[in-house]
Amino acid sequence: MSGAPLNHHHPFVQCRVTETCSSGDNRLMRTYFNTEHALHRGQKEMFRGEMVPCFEVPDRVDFVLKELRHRKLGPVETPEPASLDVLARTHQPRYLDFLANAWSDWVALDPANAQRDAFPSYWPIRTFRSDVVPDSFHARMGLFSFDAGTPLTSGTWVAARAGAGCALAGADRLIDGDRAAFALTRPPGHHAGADFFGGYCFLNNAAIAAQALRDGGAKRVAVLDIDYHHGNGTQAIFYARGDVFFTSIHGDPRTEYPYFLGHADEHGEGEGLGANLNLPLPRGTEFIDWRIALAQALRGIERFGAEALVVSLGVDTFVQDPISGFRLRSENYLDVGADIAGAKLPTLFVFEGGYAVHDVGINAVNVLQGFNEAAG
Ligand code: Q9C
Ligand code: ZN
Repeated sequence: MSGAPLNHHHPFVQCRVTETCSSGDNRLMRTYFNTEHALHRGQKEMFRGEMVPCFEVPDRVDFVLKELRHRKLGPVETPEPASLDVLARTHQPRYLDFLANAWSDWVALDPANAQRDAFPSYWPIRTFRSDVVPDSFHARMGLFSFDAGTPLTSGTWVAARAGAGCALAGADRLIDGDRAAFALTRPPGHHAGADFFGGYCFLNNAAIAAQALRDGGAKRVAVLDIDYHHGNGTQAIFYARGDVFFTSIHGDPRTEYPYFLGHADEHGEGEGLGANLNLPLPRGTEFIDWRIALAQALRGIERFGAEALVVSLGVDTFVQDPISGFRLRSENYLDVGADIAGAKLPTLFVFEGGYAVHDVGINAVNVLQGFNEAAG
């Protein structure tokens, strides 16, 4: 990763006007693909009291990759996995330590566990302590998670770490002056907090990238989360910070996962007050209303004065998504990309949710194509 802070030849300022952005290649959008992603392959997830096949399957990103290649969006590369030091800029060391050892700890309990994924069953909810890391693996699973729908598997850590590397490589691209980049990875990231997993997420790729952009010299960074589900992890990571703006359009948490965060009255705290903008919408929302919320989010980003943008690109807003409730159509995603290009910011897209597996590629690549066409 490029660790050196940027000097006065500051690409972010130049890149606010695309035409003067000369240090990188602006015609192509580079994709950083996590070739290790299939090492994370959950068998079943807990869904309303039953174990059902996972929605978050390896096929998802393979469909996106296929569509990217078909439309010749740009080169596809695979970077190095993220180093522990860089991950620790965003995640707690005790959580990283837990994740790195979780699978061997699980199998050490019983060799037969090698054949089954690990799930939490016990959580330190209000009145319990979370400062003492328990010796019990079962207790640690609960301490570092918030739902029972996220299997931890033999390859989860390796896959997640390689994925965070993709997000970091994308951030590096922007630091080097490119107009845009795409981190194509799973497991997704936006539900993962500084010290917890959940919502199919383990390492918060978007947050890791936003932090890398800050560390690379961008004074103010915005994260725009357009996944159907509120990006509770990303919000929490930056909630008290004034240097990273978080805005999210999502299903109203009164009825939609993750239920306990994402309301419109969450504005940030301390230094971060005013740097959090939630735009919850009711289940059943159509693109015409969703797009108004997108314009509002983009206005917030402009007012904040961001120098770089990270987009948590979930396409579970699609009308046919099996676990979500918005009604966007495939062609709408071209407009989504074009609207985002209108922010005129160096932009990193980070892949998140989207479970209508056969349409995920078309929908995600439509966003990127719409962006490219509008960015010129
Ligand atoms: N199995 C993303 O889109 N589902 N995560 C709740 C429990 C959780 C979605 C039912 C949905 C998580 C990245
Ligand atoms: Zn989602």
